[in-house]
Amino acid sequence: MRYHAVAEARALPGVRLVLTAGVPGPWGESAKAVLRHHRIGFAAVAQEAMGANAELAAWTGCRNAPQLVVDDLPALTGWHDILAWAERHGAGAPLLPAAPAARADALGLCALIAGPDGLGWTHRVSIMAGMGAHAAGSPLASVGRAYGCTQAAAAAAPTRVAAMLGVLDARLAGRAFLGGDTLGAADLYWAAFSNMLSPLPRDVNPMPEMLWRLYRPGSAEVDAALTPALLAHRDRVWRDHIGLPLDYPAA
Ligand SMILES: N[C@@H](CCC(=O)N[C@@H](CS)C(=O)NCC(=O)O)C(=O)O
Repeated sequence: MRYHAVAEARALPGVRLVLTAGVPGPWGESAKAVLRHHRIGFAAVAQEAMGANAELAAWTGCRNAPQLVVDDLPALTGWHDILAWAERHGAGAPLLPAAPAARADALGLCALIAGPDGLGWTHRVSIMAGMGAHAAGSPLASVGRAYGCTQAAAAAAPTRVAAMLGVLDARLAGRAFLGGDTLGAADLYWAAFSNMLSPLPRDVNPMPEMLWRLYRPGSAEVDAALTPALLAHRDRVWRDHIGLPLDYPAA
């Protein structure tokens, strides 16, 4: 995979996936895993972490990542829209059940992991508070505001993250996958998002040094909630279903 610059990507037809360059951003990694599962090729487009990304925003109306841009259609900027598009247009086994009740349950799990105020969002509040993003004068204050990083949210985050991990752990009791017997979207999201709590080893996950300092449980409470079952599950999903090593060339 190589990243295209925005100007180059704008001129291309077909499927373009905007990704934060050079890092395994959990929303980006899960979008990649969903597209690859469905055998949908894409041109990767570089987004700069925490940057203004003015050219990107002028193209799609959105400065962060991931974003899926197909031909001249409006960019899809949410995990659910990206997943739904891939389910409709891709090949291979579905990642969501068709039956409405089972589908609602599966999407609830995905939202617990990837949605606003979910696992990734809430753990990011802890990470960003550790970088001072909740403080008014911080250079990260504007991104911190966008991502809900307040002192109160940071104080509550470890307990909320541990509780969400508890839900996922309970789902694995007696099941091969979070939703049952077959791989589903929530398994891909958990595998991708686990990396911000307990990163995969360096030989398959060559993250920049800064991320090794930021991507960790951050508290004894979260560490204890990262059960052996959850970590074994994500190891298996990466190894058998997504594929290793992680693929995010240096920016
Ligand atoms: N709206 C997206 C998530 C967007 C998001 O939170 N992006 C973050 C991922 S860490 C990002 O781009 N961070 C870097 C930045 O803001 O520059 C979704 O629902 O999939």
